[in-house]
Amino acid sequence: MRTEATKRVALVFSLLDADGNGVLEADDFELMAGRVVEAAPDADEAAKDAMSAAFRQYWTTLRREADANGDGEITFEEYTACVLSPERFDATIDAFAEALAALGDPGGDGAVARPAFVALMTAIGFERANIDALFDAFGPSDADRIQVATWVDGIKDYYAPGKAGIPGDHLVAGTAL
Ligand SMILES: [Ca+2]
Ligand SMILES: [Ca+2]
Repeated sequence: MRTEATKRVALVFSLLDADGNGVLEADDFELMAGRVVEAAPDADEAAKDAMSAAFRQYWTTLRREADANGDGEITFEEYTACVLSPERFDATIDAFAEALAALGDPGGDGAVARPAFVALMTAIGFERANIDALFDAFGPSDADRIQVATWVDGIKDYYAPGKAGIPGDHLVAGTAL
């Protein structure tokens, strides 16, 4: 496992812990899903529902795969062991990545404009400068748009235990992890 991957998921853990109590539970995912959906006012209801469903799937997968003592809370160690095991988490992160990127493409033309990207990533809790660095690393077009597929692949790479030097590493820059 790469240090980079551990840093990436440590950041996501801290952001997902929406109530800041140091563990993940169902409420964190409800809070986060609400915030993210609100950040995409132009998306249609089906896309918003898919995002909420993807957050629920994220949680139920953790609950099923990672909550060894069944207390309904996921510690950082439990979280890392699950999300950095592709055989346990791939299907969940695929669904999550597709839903998030689709929210950023309300027109359905396969491209995401920077403002939509920034709004969604800010809702999750990433730093603005890091969000822009990530968008730039995805190689935006002259119209300052990236491909949905590029973002989906970037999210999958973010959770890949063996990857380093990827665009997603921009998100952890300057954080104390
Ligand atoms: Ca929490
Ligand atoms: Ca537990």
